[in-house]
Amino acid sequence: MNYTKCWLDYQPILEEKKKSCYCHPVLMAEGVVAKTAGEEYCIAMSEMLGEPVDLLYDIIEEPSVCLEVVEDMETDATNDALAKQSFKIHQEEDSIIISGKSAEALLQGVFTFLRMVALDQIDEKMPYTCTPVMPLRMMNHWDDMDGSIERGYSGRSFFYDDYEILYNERTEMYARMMASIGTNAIVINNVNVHEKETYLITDVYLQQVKQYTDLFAKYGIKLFMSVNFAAPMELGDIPVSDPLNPDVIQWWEKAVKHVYEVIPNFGGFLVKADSEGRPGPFTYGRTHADGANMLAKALAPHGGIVVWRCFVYNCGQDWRDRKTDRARAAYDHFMELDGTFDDNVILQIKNGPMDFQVREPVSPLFGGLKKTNMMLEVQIAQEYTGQQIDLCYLIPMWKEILAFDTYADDEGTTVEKIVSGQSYGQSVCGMAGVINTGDDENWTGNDLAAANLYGFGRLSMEPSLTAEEIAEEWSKLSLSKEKEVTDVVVPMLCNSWSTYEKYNAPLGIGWMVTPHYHYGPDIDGYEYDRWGTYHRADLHGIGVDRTEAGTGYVTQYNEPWRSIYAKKETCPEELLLFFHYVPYTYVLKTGKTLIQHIYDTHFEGVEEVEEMQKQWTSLNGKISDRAFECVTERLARQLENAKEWRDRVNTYFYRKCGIADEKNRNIYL
Ligand code: GCV
Repeated sequence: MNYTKCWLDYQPILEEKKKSCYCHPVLMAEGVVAKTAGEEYCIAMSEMLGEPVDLLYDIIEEPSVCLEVVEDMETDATNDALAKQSFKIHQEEDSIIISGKSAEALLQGVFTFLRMVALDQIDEKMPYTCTPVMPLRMMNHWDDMDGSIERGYSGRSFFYDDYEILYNERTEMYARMMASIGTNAIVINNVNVHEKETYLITDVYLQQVKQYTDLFAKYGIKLFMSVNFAAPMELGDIPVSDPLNPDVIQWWEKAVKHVYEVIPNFGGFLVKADSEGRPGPFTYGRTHADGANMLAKALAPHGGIVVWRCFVYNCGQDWRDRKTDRARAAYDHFMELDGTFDDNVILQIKNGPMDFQVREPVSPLFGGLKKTNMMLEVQIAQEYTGQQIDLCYLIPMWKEILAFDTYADDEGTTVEKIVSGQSYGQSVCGMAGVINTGDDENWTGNDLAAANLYGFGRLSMEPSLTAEEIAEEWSKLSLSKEKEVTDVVVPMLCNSWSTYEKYNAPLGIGWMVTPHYHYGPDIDGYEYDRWGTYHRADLHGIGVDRTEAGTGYVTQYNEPWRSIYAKKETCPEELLLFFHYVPYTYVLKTGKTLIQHIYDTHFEGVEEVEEMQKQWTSLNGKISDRAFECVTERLARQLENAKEWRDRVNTYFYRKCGIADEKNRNIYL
């Protein structure tokens, strides 16, 4: 086996923690997913008890763990789609009952139960009931069929190699891992659909895709594919892909019908249109609602859905143009279409208005749309947040985003409530994560980056979990249950976003990265380019004026945010340069000038990485040598990166403004 089991590496539990019922699982439900639930139970429990555990199918006299589906189980779910995902774990005398309202829910119940046993939480947590908060919990793969992964930092794809679809034990392990954290939807190919991938929805690949669909189905996961909006032109003999053209409509209907003939349980399409060179409805003067609804109508008779991305912006901008603002783009394009999308369309919105920077405000589109299904897109892959070399645990960031109050209706209309369907009663919505896996032995390049993957799943099931709780669970399941390990790993993870932010681009301005690669600093790398990603630094100050007098971006927020962001004095300082052009001598709430803040945080960032290294060294011999060495090596590279950021950022601004560091440290490059 050339891969680890991550958080599914079940370890023996203490003798005194074993309950007599554990070795008698009784499966009282039928079907492939229920069977998987039974199998998962036996795999895990055999490891934890240190003896083989076999599945029984009839009630026995002795204490047992009963796995059952109770279709009329009562739940507190707010809609039917969620209700079906509810499960319960409780004790009756010496037996334990795991019941799901559906087989998929039972499987989630079993994974939850096994986690509780592994973490020694059984007595504390039972009786336990759960209705997942996000109806859809989706992984987006950016894997290409040549075997590469766009923005992949952990090896090559385990789905494809040289335009062939791979299917092996690793794929099965992957499906288990995904199901165990609550994933119920997976998109198997990159949103940038190139020539060969366009054929995924045809007979060239469908039979092989079906293998994945069947595997995922065993784990209660639906398979989705990204499609090329210009497929009728590239695969058919139609000269256009105009969504209102009858030939185009018919082409898609036929293509979709065929997909469902081969794969009856297919989930639907993910679409990136009119974005970064991808084709889309704009070519024909049509709207994104025209485009999405055309596909939605083709999918609807089969129960499929369209996930349509809002990452649509002008990537051919003139840097001298200070009015066009990339941050405005998603809202400007999609807001006026609210209420015009079909019921089986979901708009997938990136968490911020730019592109997964270390700090961005929450996209104002969440607080704007009210009559449209929405999904939050975050990037588990650390494209701009250290590329799985640097440690950056993203759960605290995602929790802030979910907790953000959009004030769309009343106070309390948080992103969590919106994308979980609680605010507007939708059932087709949820969270999508651009996944960070590859064929590296440890799946995620840096062992600690797996905490982001695990955490994404856990958060989409239960957003009320704290970042610390998730970190602790992950660390205990993946590294060691010993307190001395958790005591080091949990704070390391939980402080890592703040550390990364300190040595990165300051106060929400973002970018300053090496163009194209997006790792390491290049302060002006994107400054005079076409991508709309400017920091506007000059001799006197830095930042983008996004007030009404500037690009007007602030007006896309509901009150009170509009007013709060509009003034330097009230704008949260971590976002100050995102919203305002600020002189270097401006005094922040800490009493420091902006320039001194930039110098100080960049020195602090490096010191904090040095401290992390020390902490990590103390784990030598307490976790697997492989994981220890992997992270040791990554931290050494992180330190080099942090120093480079510190020196380049500080030197750049020192040269621009000529203001010396109050602490007289060496600032040069
Ligand atoms: C898949 C950013 C990334 C691209 C990515 C794009 C997107 O621009 O750099 O690699 O393309 O986002 O989200 O579509």
